[in-house]
Amino acid sequence: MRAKNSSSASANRTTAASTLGQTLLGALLAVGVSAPSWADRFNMPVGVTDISRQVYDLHMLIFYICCVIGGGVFGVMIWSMLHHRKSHGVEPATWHESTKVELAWTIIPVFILIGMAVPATKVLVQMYDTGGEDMAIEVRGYQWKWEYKYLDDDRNKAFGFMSNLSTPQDEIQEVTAKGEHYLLEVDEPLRIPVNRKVRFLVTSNDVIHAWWVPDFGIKRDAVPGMMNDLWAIVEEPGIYRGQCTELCGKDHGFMPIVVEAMPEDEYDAWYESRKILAKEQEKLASMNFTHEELMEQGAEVYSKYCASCHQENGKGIPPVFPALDGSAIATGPVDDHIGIILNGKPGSAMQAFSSQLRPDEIGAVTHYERHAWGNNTDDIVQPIDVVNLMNKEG
Ligand code: HEC
Ligand SMILES: [Cu+2]
Repeated sequence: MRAKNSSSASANRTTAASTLGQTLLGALLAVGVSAPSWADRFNMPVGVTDISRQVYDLHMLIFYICCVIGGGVFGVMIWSMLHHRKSHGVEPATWHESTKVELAWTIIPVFILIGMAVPATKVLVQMYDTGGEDMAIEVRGYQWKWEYKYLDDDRNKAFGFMSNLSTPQDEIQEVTAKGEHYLLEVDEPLRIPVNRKVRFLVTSNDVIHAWWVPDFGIKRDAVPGMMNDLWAIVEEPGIYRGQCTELCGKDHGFMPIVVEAMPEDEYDAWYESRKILAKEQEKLASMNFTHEELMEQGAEVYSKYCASCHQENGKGIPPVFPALDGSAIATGPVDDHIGIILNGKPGSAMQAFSSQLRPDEIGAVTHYERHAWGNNTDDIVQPIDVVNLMNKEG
């Protein structure tokens, strides 16, 4: 799950805590296995941001404190049991209550706890210091995908897109072998520049999700109606992968996060071209397409956005997810069909796609559903039909 590029950062780490730890672990446990690889396999990742390294160091520090306390307590216990055993002829002591000992076992732990709380609080305060950012991105969870909106200086959307799982169904159904990034790959990753402070504003459109990229060291819940935020300054270009970490329904394990950190100049060039692409995609709403074009794009949209519930074969999973093959709506009046896709069905898993898909995508997927499987209406649905209905509904 770790990105390739992030391992170099972890290899370079030579803080006192981790060096001591690796020596200890190596000496104690890793017979024939080098210490860093042993630690890497079972330990949390060091990550690629300053915060993630501080979190790692904190984790190791507390871990060693626990080791020392554990060793001390069990050492004294085992030593006492061995040296005071009956076969040595030890007579049990008869004293009761020692104010000195009681004071010691109260005061020493208090200092240990304070000693752990101070560095922990310092890291926590930094984690929440999301201000002074160079750029902001809104992250919105959906069942079951993420939307990323790049916000300009006035917090308006410059452009945005959906990031969908791209692992082929064949791998999921075990028809073909699983790829290297099985369930951790998307059609369009979130791109960010290195060395700039990025503030992520995290929210959700439906249920609670959580946005987590382990290498960044911070995780936030995506709660409908609330904005939580987190930040990252990534130092190493690379691809970092994460997952939704709040059980959010049937496809919770199918909404990965992929972030590509790019060198600054490359990022700036990409940003400009992506903004232009978004403008061009808007124009598609006023274009006309042939039946074949609509079917092709419709199939693509359907398999990305609809098949998880209604299934590739249009048979759904009744009674929860209705079949579209032969459905009265998918073969009835066009406006009703477009309407349910635009607005969803409140109270059901059928979400409103008006804010997720462009009119040309909704037009194509409507057309597709009316001509795929056993459905065969002889109409053609164009993006303009979607736009007209949206305008009519206001
Ligand atoms: C998260 C699951 C889910 C996804 C994803 C989903 N739907 Fe649905 N859909 C439903 C449910 C549930 C209903 C039934 C709603 C009701 O009537 O209570 C439904 C109903 C429908 C209906 C009406 C069918 C009928 O006969 O009642 C259409 C048409 C439809 N969906 C199209 C789509 C399209 C197009 C997409 C993709 C852009 C899509 N759905 C994605 C869950 C989903
Ligand atoms: Cu989720």
